[in-house]
Amino acid sequence: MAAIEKTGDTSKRSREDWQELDARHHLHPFTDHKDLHAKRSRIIARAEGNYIYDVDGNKILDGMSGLWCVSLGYGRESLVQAAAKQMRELPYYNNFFQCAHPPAIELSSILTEISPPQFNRVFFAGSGSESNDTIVRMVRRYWDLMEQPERRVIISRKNAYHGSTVAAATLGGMKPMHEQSVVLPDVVHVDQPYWFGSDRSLSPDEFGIAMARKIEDKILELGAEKIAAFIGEPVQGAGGVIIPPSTYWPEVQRICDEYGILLISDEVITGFGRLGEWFGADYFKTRPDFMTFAKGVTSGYLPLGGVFVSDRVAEVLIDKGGEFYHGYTYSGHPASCAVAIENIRTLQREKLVERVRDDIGPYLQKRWAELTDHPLVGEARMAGLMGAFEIVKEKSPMQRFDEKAGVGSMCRDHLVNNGLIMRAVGDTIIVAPPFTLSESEADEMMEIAWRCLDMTQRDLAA
Ligand code: PXG
Repeated sequence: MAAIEKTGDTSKRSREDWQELDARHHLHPFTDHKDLHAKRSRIIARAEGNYIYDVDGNKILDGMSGLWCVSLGYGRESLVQAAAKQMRELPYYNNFFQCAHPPAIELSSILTEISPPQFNRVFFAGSGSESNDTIVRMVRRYWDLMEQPERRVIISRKNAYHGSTVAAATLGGMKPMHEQSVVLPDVVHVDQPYWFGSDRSLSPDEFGIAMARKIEDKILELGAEKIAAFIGEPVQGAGGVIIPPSTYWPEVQRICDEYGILLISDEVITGFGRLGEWFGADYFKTRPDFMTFAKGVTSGYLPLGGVFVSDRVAEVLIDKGGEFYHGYTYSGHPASCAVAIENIRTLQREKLVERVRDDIGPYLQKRWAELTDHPLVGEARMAGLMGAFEIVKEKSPMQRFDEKAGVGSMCRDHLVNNGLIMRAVGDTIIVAPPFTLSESEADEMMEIAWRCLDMTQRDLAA
């Protein structure tokens, strides 16, 4: 390969040049580097509406909203203008040392208007992982100030995803991540409410209660006086869109109330309308003490994360005082906050959360359920605009493929090559399109999904 120009007009680079440069210099997140080096990356060059375009100009429907974040779709000029205006006026200043700036103040106020009533305060971070790290420290600070320092244990769930920093990876329930990390003490994991993945001997409602009681069992095993908090994603996202039975969250809430345990709702994916309500806590009617947010707060146009802190906790921090030694350079970055304000105003103006609840959500849910007619699909589930289907070998009695066969990846590759981004989590194919998805785009999605399932079936027969 010829020498690659590193400067100048990059739009003139060929796909091969981009791929070569990428392979030489760029280590990607969550990647088997040897495997990727043997292949080449797909280079995404631009995006518009609900489609992304690779450098060759191939148009691909973005069924994952980037990484669960681009709720408004691409090419929103008003978000670009909000960032540009803010960057001209005040591109950066911090909120340390008794300073603050208008975008962070304004956004914190707007956030508390759209969140459940117990939230009147917000702490900003740069990402979802940082936000969960913040919570780990704030939970400890709270119980210290409450003079119950022995409350140290946070209960989480197997297969949860709470981010990739050390604390967030510890909170998460992904074993391979634990094996590659330093794992913090005082975090324990209980079973997830994954009915399809169970032996299905219980009804979904019974199973929901049984899985919530796993939390109670753990509390009783360790002693309630040692338990600080429980953390959960309202719907587990990266773990495979695990939608809990409707009995699960009310029982979790009862347990947290009964033992005085803080409830943390990780809303990084479910926040800002993904389930057709502003937050998963609204959808499942829980009353969390903390909510983690990121992703959809800016539709991914700029990085921003944060924590909603309930009055129960914030009032203790404020009344008892003492410095809380924690913060990030980019806590409440002005440009990110300006984009978040415009993003939320757009969601409100265009009634997009209502659209997910009443219009495109129910439409796609109905069409999605049709996939269960395909011989390879054992279950198709969706809440709001967050869904999954399960690829199975046999439907009755249900039998899954051997994990090593990589059937999910096979199907996902067909999907991407046929113009639709969905993600494979083992043999579970997941989807989370932008809220602006049209009915015809939803139909296109379904047509491609069906066709690619057929292709996968043919591969398996060959
Ligand atoms: N909590 C939840 C519930 C998440 O989904 C994080 C925290 C961490 O956020 P940051 O901004 O630090 O990445 C996430 C992130 C996937 C995938 O493959 C999902 C996430 C991130 C990367 C990949 O589904 N979720």
